[in-house]
Amino acid sequence: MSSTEVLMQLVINGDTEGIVGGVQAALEDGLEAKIVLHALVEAMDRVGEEWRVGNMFIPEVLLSAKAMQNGMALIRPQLTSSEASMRGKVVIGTVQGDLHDIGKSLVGMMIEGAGFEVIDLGVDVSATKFVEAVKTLQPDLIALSTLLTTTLSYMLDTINSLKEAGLRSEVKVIIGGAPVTQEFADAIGADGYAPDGASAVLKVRELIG
Ligand code: B1M
Repeated sequence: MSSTEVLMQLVINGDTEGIVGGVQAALEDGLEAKIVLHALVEAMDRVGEEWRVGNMFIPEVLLSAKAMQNGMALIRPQLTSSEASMRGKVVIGTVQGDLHDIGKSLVGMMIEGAGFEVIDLGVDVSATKFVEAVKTLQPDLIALSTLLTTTLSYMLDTINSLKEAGLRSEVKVIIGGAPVTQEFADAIGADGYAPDGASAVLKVRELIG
C-alpha cells in the first residue's frame, strides 16, 4: 500500500491514534502536507459514501471524523505558516443547527495559510453570535459554512441580521458547503460563494485581499 493509501485506511477505520503515527511517518518520508490533506479529504468522502449506503454507522463516522481532525492538526503548521503577514481579518463558523466541523475548519485553515487572520467561532453559530462577532472583532469578511439543506436558511438569517444591525456594508460575506450553490448565494445576497477551500481562498483574496 502507498503511504497515502495507508492514511486513507487509517481514517476509514477510525483509527484516531494510528493516524497520528501515520501522518508523522508520511511527513518524515517527505510527503507534502497538501498531499496528506488530499488523502484525508478523499478518505472522508469515502466514509460519507459508505454511510450513505448503510455500510457505516454514526459512531464509526464520528471516529473517522476524529481521526481526520487528529491528522489535520499535525499538518496545520505547514498549511498555515507560509505567509504569516496578516492581510485581513476573517471570522468563520458553521451556521446555527449544523454541527459539521471538518469542512469549515479546513477552509479556515486554508484561508489562514493564505495570510489572513482567522477567528473560528465553531459550529452551531447563531445569527446573533455572528452579529456580535462583527461588532466586537470588526472582521473584513465572514465565512459561513453549512452541510445540511435544513440549515441553509440560517445563512439568510445571518445576512438579514447583519442588515438589521446596520452592519451589512461593513463586512463581506461568503458562503459554502455541500448544499450551497452560486444561485443560492446570489439569492440571499452573499458577496461570494466557494465550492471548496482553494476557491474560498481565491474569493477572500478577491473581496478583501
Ligand atoms: Co453529517 N451529513 N449529519 N455528520 N455528514 C452529511 C453532510 C450528509 C451529506 C450525509 C449523507 O446523507 N450522505 C447529510 C446531509 C444531507 C443534506 O442535508 N443534504 C448529513 C446528515 C443528514 C447528518 C445528520 C442530520 C444525520 C442524523 O443525525 N440523522 C446529522 C446532523 C447533525 C447536525 O449537524 N445537527 C449529521 C451528523 C454528522 C456527524 C456528527 C456524525 C459527522 C460530523 C462530525 C464533525 O464534523 N465533527 C457527520 C459527517 C462526518 C458527515 C459526512 C460523512 C462528512 C462531512 C465531512 O466532514 N466531509 C457528510 C457526507 C459527505 O460529505 N460525504 C455528512 C469532509 C469535508 C472536508 O468536506 O464538509 O463538504 P465538507 O467541506 C468541503 C466543502 O463542502 C467546502 O469546502 C470543504 C473542503 O473542500 N466547504 C466550504 C465547506 N464549508 C465551506 C465554507 C466556504 C467555502 C467552502 O466558505 C465559507
